[in-house]
Amino acid sequence: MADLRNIVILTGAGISAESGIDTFRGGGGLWEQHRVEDVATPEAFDRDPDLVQRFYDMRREAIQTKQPNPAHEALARLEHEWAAREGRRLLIVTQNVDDLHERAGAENVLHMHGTHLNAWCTQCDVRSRWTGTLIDRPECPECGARALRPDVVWFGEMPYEMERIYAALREADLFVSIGTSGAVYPAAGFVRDAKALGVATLELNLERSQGSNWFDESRQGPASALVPEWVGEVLRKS
Ligand code: BJW
Repeated sequence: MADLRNIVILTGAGISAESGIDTFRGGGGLWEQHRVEDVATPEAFDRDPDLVQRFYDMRREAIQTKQPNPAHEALARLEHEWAAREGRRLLIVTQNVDDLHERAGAENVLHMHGTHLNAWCTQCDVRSRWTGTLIDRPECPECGARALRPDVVWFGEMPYEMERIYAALREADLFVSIGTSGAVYPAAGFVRDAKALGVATLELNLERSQGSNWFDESRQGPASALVPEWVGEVLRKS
């Protein structure tokens, strides 16, 4: 680890699970209560906008009552300590639409699947910070149209920031995946992209994921324990 300089960290729903935010897959996950096709595709939104807006309004309200856990806090600490060391870079790429990385103090975070706390106007294409509801079809603060949707990436839509993510992977020495099932692309493919580039890979997840076999190392356990432990290791050894 002594010559470790550039780190790319991918996070998924598992990192926020211990903050009380539901994951998607597995027992009790969001997709057990709602079919993906009914709430997380552009077709679902066209078919039944009220159902989709209600689903996201509920989750937008819920995340604002949740707090970062020791895993978010450890990553924020690593980011700050890393930034203080010359020539080192760290990027957090999250699939999560919550803001717990930022609320823990992390600054260099890309939300590849968007964020609950933005509304996107399909009329003027402007994104506005949004903490309230959308079911009541409020006006866009920019253009006044009643055409706001959640600023999240649904199946079949292009995830955000892909160029910056692939550029960071090309520069990385280490790719770390935390709390994600490896079921959704393109994020699920990053481990293979990283390996093809000769980047070392590490997985931290509650259980083995669909992608575990691709990682150089895979550690199992709750993020609130595994992440602070790994961050401590990195800061001690680098
Ligand atoms: C813990 C823990 C604890 C629990 N501690 N761990 C066939 C083959 C390949 C691809 C496709 C295909 N058919 C269609 C596709 C493409 C499609 C896709 O991947 N489909 C799959 C179902 C196969 N992908 C897309 O459509 C994407 N767009 C796209 O591909 O565009 C084209 C493109 C081409 C080339 C380059 C780039 C782009 C868009 C995907 C959008 C995903 N959107 C969602 C919803 C966001 C809004 C919302 O929140 O509602 O994003 S779906 C949902 O899944 C959400 C998540 O970000 C994403 C990933 O889930 P995540 O985070 O992994 O959560 P879980 O629940 O799956 O896993 C949690 C893990 O944590 C588990 O492993 C637990 O064990 C663990 N855990 N507690 C540590 N305490």
